Amino acid sequence: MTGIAAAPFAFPLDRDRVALIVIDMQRDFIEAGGFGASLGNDVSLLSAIVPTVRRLLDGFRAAGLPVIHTRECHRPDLSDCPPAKRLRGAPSLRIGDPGPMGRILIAGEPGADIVPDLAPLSGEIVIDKPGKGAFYGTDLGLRLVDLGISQLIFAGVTTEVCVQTSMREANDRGFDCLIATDATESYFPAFKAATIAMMTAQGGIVGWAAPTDAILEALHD
Ligand code: TIU
Repeated sequence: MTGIAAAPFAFPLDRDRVALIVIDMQRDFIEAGGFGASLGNDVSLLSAIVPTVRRLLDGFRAAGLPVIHTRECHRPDLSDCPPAKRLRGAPSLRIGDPGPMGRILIAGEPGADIVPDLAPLSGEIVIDKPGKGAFYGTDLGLRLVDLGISQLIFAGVTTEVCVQTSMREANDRGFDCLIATDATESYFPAFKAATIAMMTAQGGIVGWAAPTDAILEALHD
């Protein structure tokens, strides 16, 4: 067992039980014309982390460790999209509306795809999720039990929405969770900083945080 230099203290990395989970690195959040932009956000902040997420992916792939990708998206008939989610606020395009990358946040549409640089390789698990959390309404928990995973390294977007929700769900299910601080991003830098601070406070009440270099260094020790 090797440790990752992390906050609030070293993460007890167990190479036999760890997986990387990359949350929602989809065109709908990262490119112009998608869901994130329709909510009024500056998406350029998010595209900046793509190379760092790729380094993390490459490190896990090179080490032969499991990689899981998630996509926030809904069925074409919207039967798994609560009306409250679709109708809230005043976005320029709502979930299911036609946009420049196909229907917003709908499975199978170009916008719901993971950005090309981070595309899943064959054999990697891809979880389509209807909520912000990766466990709600999915078989992620069963897949992790099957793989014998008890530790999750989180990357992806957005830090305070889908990443934080998923990390809290995982923490409540007994997983040791660490967020890669430079492989996650928010449309709101202050929210990213606050999320990492609140999850690592109180002795790691939700989990640990460390930069990609520290994670990769420990993986290759
Ligand atoms: N709006 C926002 O910040 N995020 C989401 O709606 N979904 C994810 O975080 N993936």
